[in-house]
Amino acid sequence: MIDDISAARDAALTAIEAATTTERVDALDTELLGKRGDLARLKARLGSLATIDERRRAGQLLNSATEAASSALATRRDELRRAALDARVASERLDLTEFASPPQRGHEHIVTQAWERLEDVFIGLGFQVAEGPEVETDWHNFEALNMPISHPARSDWDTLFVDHGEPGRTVLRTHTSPVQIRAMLAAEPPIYIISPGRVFRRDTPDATHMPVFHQIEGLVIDRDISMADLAGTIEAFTTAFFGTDFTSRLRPSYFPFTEPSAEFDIRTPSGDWLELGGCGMVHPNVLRAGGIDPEQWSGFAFGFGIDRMAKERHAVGDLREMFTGDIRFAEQF
Ligand code: 2NL
Repeated sequence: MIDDISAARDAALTAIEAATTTERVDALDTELLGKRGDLARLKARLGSLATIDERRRAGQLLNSATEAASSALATRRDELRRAALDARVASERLDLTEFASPPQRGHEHIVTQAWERLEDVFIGLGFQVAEGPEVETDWHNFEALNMPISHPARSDWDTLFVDHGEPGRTVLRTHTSPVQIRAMLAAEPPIYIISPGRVFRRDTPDATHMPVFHQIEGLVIDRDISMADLAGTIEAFTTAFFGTDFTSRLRPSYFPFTEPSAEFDIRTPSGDWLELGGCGMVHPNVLRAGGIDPEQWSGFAFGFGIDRMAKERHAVGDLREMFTGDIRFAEQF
């Protein structure tokens, strides 16, 4: 009897191990554990055993054989289900790579785009790019530019002062001209530079003003530089940046640091004139402040707003929109 149970148990486990379909596992379940199964038949024979001890031993063995078969069936059923699922997933797999959208990439802010295009155009015209500090001395920002202490442009209204050193002597630069003063002090002419950068004015933000904005200035110092060189450079810049269907003009104006001074406008293909910036021949006092002899050298300078160029180019209605950091705005360009 004991041998019969062991043999039935081994045969059951071998058969379960060999099953390759869940149907076969179901059939074995009935065959082995069912009422008419091998183990049930052995159970029926327990009563024919002679002693209680024999019956108990055979009974325990039969129970453990039944449990082993039952657990082997469950394990085999799981294995087969898993394999079937894996096979189905593999056969139904679709490679959607070519339909997926490309990764979302960011891009430069429209002010940075305008800044870099302006640099490209002026580099193409033979200029070098100069940079300098955003926190300046009042000498570099005003005095060297022919604006003494009493000059209206130095009034509290549009200058942001920094609480550093002697009161009123340290400012956030209100234009990038101090970069050019530093360039004149650092190098001998000829000088052909542009200075793009962030500048600061004490202004309440509105559609056309921001207290922090961006400017690009240009400075040329060489022998026999005249107003004609200035007009020619502005015109060359206009066609290179806006296209050959644009042209430029100068109108008389006033700046403390240039003499004569002019505003420059560009004409769009539709014939409208658009004011772009200011320019002029560098004032002799400014040349002297930069350590340059006005008897030997002359030069011109110009300046205009980068943000305004970006605003016009992309038809943005309100400057403030460009600096809220709203991704829905930035994404459009
Ligand atoms: C404007 C006008 C201008 C300059 C900037 C300059 C710099 C030096 C010497 C002389 Cl170091 N001039 N810069 C000259 C004329 C006009 O900017 O309306 N900017 C937004």
